Amino acid sequence: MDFRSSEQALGPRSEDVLPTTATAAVKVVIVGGFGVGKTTLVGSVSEIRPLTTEETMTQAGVGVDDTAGVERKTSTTVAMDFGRISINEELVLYLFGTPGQQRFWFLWRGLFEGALGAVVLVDTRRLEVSFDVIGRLEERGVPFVVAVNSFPEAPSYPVDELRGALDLPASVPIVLCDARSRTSSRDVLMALMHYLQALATAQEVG
Ligand SMILES: Nc1nc2c(ncn2[C@@H]2O[C@H](COP(=O)(O)OP(=O)(O)O)[C@@H](O)[C@H]2O)c(=O)[nH]1
Ligand SMILES: [Mg+2]
Repeated sequence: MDFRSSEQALGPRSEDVLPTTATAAVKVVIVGGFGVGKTTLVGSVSEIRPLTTEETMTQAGVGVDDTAGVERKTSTTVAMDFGRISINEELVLYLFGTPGQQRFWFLWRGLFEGALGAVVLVDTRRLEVSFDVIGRLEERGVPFVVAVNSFPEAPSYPVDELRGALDLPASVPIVLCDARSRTSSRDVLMALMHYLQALATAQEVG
């Protein structure tokens, strides 16, 4: 029996293999309220088949998860989304999507270990679900950018107004995105990378 050929058939797909030129791996957490598009973003941008744990919304979520505005959503992520994207030949980002609901906060403990930064995804129909998430990131000193996911039915506000509503300092980037679009989601991650770079430079200078 020819084992070699069967091994090849079962081996990783070429896109699953980390480019040999990669020299830096960065952990990024995608966080936000229920139904803001975390799984969609990780899925659209990941070059490996994203790993997602979705489970039909359980009794625990009834009356707790605010489904107003997301009536069509019947499942909610109870664990993590995981994906990977190569920003360039050297830099690889590992993406961890995690739910923002308070009852999942126990997941945050380990998840933010070693994370360089975060993306807070928001839906303008339910900005209030982002308040706790942003507060917790600030507490932990995790740098983050805010990405406003564009749902067609969601009202659009000027960035300044959103900044005020989310009580964010002028330094925190706010970007608009469509989580279903690969380029748009990639732009969000690029915004985070530029922000982290600017922070690092400021620290060196300061
Ligand atoms: N119109 C629109 N729908 C979106 C967008 N992002 C996500 N969705 C939809 O919104 C729902 C919730 O998204 P999901 O990624 O599961 O949210 P999560 O709970 O944050 O992981 C899904 O039905 C998505 O198809 C977007 O940018 N625009
Ligand atoms: Mg999800």
